[in-house]
Amino acid sequence: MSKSLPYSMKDVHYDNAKFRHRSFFKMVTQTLLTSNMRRECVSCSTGKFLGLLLIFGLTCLMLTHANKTHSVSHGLAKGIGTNEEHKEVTDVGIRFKKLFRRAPRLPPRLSPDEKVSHGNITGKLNEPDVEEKWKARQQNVKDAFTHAWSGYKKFAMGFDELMPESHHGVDGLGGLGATVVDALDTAMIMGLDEVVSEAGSWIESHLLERINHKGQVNLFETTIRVLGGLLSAFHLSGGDQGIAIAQKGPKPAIYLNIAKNLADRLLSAFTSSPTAIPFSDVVLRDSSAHSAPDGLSSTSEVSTLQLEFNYLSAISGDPKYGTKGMKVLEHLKTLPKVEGLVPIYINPHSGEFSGNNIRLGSRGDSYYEYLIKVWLQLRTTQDGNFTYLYDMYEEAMRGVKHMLVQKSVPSELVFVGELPTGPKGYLSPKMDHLVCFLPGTLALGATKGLTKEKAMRDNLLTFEDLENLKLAEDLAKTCFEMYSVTSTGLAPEIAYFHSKDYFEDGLDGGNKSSKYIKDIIIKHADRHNLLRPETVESLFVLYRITQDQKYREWGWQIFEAFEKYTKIESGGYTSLDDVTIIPPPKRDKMETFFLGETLKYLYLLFGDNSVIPLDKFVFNTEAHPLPIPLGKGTNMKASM
Ligand code: DMJ
Repeated sequence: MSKSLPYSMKDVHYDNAKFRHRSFFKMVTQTLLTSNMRRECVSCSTGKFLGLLLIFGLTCLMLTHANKTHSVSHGLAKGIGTNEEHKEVTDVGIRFKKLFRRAPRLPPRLSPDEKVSHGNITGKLNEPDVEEKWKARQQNVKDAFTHAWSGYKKFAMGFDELMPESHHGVDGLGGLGATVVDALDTAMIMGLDEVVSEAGSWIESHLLERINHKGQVNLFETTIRVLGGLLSAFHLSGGDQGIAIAQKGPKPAIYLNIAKNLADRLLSAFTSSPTAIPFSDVVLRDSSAHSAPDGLSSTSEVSTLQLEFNYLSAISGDPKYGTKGMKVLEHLKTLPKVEGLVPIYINPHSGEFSGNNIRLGSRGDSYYEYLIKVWLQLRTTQDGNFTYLYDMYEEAMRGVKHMLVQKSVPSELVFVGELPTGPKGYLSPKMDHLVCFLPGTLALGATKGLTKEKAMRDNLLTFEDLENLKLAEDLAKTCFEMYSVTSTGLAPEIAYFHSKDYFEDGLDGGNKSSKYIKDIIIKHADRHNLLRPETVESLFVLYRITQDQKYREWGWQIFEAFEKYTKIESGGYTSLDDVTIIPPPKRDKMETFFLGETLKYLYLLFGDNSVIPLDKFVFNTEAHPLPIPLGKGTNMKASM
């Protein structure tokens, strides 16, 4: 397969960037060369000559007719000359120099396309009936959450997950009641006081006891879901002078104490390891830890603990959590990479990466997500320099664009492929649904949580930021089309993309009216849907940043498909075995992240932008919002 990838600066039209930092000379020549004249004139040599003549003529006009009195530097120069002739030469020279001087920064403008898309689907922003429509849709999401919770409460309270068809609970995550903790802050944000009381009192009465007695848990899953959920509940119930949107449930100190107890046990994954890289599994009851049977940890797992551990250090005043977590990232900084891209396994015994498999899907994904998010969390703390995280992120995103991004055939969807045999091998046109976190992360990395409009008004975006934002929008479209190309309107777990080197017939998603039916290939083994959040997460972030209503409409289509095909009458929602056939066979499992992430992001997408603003909160990878910047008590020095 060819390694020349089509996604580069030449593919994107940077409507705003082109107005910035250009000299007058460049503006004249670029305007001429990008207009119709370019096609007509440059195609023949006489035309080229005439074009050059025109530029020359314009330049002469500027030199002879420019206003002499309006420039400070011009006035000063006049005083220096001793005779008229010298003065003229100086004037001409200065005017000539001015042509090549940097133009003052012009205010960035949204392109006509962007202006239209703000109102094109739903009418103008802030029109009362439009707002009413989104309020009603938001209420639908809230009702869905209540329905999901009611099934869980009825049949599986205290278990990790609900099996909504067979009316059972199942402990797939170590038995800490993961759904209760994952769902709690969503209920707080939705203002569902009754659910907050029920979940809060279960946590208060049972969770500590479970933590003290349960056996093996996965370090990463427990950190992102349980620890992350507790920390977010702490803040949202008023801890750390938090926003106290939850009036019901336990006091914040209850959540903090449980979080500390849990984290103290999880720390054994770090202290048992001979390197900075923690083991993957912890035995809670005796605070011991061990590596996975193959001796390896996933790269994403060891690098997706730091937001939680840093915040716990900040609110507990004990630096040990943040210190351990940051040692991992400091260590990862020193390892060799491929244009910032990393293999998906790491060996905690040697501290080295293992194998060559590079991907942004499972086992790789949140490594990239946490580089930028941990930087956002720590960038204003006085205690250390965290620029290396931003540098690692930037390098990695360049690597993504250079090594992994391609366009599909025939309709040119931009997708992120994989390098299963490393940088010298072929690019597999396979994209996990998990990769759909990337559009949101790219957008966040570009504007740092500000709206694009504000970031541009304040001149904060670099050319690279705009390129990343454009890639984010292209990828979000691809992720959305992974849903709309199937018969159910729900995405498969994995999609392949028809490329110039790869095609398989008879493996389409089933929606024959989709423009992308030939671009997206879905293998039989990959046709399940686990109610995953990544696409709606990215739609939410992109909506907040671009204010483009289309992201809300896409989110609504996805929500309607969940309602239609995954809702279980007696309570709860289910994963599916095959999204390409109707009716889709059901899998009898409601993952905790459906309540923790998917419904939370949909609710926020349809709601008011001021709720959990992206420049004041950072969402952990399980959608638990943590406040930024960190307050006093923060001490993240890895060397301590
Ligand atoms: C979640 O647990 C987290 O978002 C994680 O980073 C990836 N997988 C699931 C959701 O799909």
